[in-house]
Amino acid sequence: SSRIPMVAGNWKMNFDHLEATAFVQRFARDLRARRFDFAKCEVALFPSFTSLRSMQVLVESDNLKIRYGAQTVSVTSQGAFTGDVSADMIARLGCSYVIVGHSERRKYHPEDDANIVDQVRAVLAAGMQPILCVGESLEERRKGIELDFAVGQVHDVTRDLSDAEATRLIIAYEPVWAIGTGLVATPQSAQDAARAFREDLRATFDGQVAGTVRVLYGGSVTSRNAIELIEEPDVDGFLIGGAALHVDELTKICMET
Ligand code: G2H
Repeated sequence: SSRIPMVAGNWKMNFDHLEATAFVQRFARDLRARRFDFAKCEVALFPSFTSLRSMQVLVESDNLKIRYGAQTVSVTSQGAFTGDVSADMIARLGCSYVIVGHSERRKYHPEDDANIVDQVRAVLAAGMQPILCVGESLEERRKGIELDFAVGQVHDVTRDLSDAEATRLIIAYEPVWAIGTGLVATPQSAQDAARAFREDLRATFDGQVAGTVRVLYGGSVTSRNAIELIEEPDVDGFLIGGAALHVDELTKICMET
């Protein structure tokens, strides 16, 4: 397809800023040694807020092509919201993306659909791209309603967006039962979900939106299962947790994507 694939490493709550810096230096060196072509695959890392400034300094000083972003964002722009970080603050640190609505955020924080729509808007307004995470739990899968559920999660967000906004969205399909469990979705079910999202986008927006939005798969991705997942026509890359904590493993996945 015309979409450039993407490998996104979600570090969750791992690595302080010194560890993050050391990781990126080794990772960049390994990709360079393997002649990795950033024009053919985008690479992005998602460290904790505390590492974003270090990422910016390193990426700028070494002129790296690795991109980065935050794992969540406040829905408000400033004020008395202790502990929150605004989209403008994140954008000024050179971030290209923000992960929005990861299932761990939905579970451990009060991030509901309304809040997630507002996060997407805040990220877009600040000039960055949201990576919207959706995915069914085992319960929905057992009932056989997984596609309706996941498409509904996407639709709840996209129905309020303009064509121009929707075209900058990235969707990550992360079935909750596959997250950190070692259970990976089959390539066919990742493809089925990705195609269902695209069909919904096609029904909601202008022609080119559905063809432009990238759909990533996430949930126990490793260098062993990435190869067959990326062969699916509507799967445009990965959102990777555990495997993104190991330089060798992440480099391998980048080379395969
Ligand atoms: C899903 C994924 C990254 P893991 O949360 O977002 O994590 O690859 O460890 O399942």
